[in-house]
Amino acid sequence: MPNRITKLADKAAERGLDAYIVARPQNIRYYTGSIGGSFLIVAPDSYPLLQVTVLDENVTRDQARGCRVETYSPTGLMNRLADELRGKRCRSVGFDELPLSFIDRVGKRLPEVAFRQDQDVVWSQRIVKDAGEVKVMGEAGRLADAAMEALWEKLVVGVTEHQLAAEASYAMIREGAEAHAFEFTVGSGPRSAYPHASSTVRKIEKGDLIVVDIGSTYQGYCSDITRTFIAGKPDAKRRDLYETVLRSHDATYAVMRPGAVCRDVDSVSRRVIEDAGYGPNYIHSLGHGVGLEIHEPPAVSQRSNETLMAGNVVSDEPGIYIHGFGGVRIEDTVLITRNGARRLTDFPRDFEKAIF
Ligand SMILES: [Mn+2]
Repeated sequence: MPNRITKLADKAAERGLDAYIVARPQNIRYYTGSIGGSFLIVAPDSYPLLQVTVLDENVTRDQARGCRVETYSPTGLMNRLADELRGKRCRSVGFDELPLSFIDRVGKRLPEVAFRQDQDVVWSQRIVKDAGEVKVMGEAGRLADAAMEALWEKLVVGVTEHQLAAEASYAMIREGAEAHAFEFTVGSGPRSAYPHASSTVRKIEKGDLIVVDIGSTYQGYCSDITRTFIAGKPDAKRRDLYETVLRSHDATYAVMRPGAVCRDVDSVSRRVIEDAGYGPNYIHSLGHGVGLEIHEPPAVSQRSNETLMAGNVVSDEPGIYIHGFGGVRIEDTVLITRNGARRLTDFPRDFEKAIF
């Protein structure tokens, strides 16, 4: 972690910032290893300072590395921060995210300092996962796979969406996950056409498509997987939807590698679905970065000029949604490796496994 803070200072300097305030909780965790802590101040000529509430003092003292830990009271915070930044050659101070009112109040005490939001300082680091992060994310992926397996074993006509979500949830936590990475989706029948369907008391019926989108967190890191199941032997249309989305998912995975431009990767997935005649029904981008947050850079979309790098972790999740009929999405969390890609979630995707 101390190494990460050194890199933060270097990146900030590259971008013309003399000091930097980290306030987003996931960023504080990334730089210090602590789940507590409110403001990390990285300034020249001083050891990094982590300000923490009394409530989180103990956990932060136990976990934080590479910084001083100091408690604050809400009334004294602004003066303390200003003191820490004053007289240290600080003309420009960057931050990840702070309320405007906060900048106003600390700015009044430091009229000579310009404050500037610059999240790229942080994201340029977080976007590339190191070996330790990759290991932890592999475990987060395994936990999502185990949860999908547990849900799959309970698939039967008559069970409710909630009951299926509960099976996944129980298996995930029992196997070692801290939490869900997001609210699970178990969308069946016409509800499978809602990309974020959540779950309801609807009972699975014969012929249903069932979209299941789940993910775990492990040591703070997220995983994200979606599979679509089919209740009974499907008709030609449902089969076509499933096979089209699977072709799109696989074609995209095959081109994921360092140097691939995110927009082009998205286009590969889109072309397969357009060629099958469902272009207007693919209503979201291919994927998103995954890490300490479930949605983070890089975006894998038509609007993204970013280039994939080894150490990126992104989702590969094309989908087709037909309102009133149903939908299909197949998603894995994918690590970009030095010469290609590797799935961190890997529950079977084949058509036979999808039918119950
Ligand atoms: Mn996703």
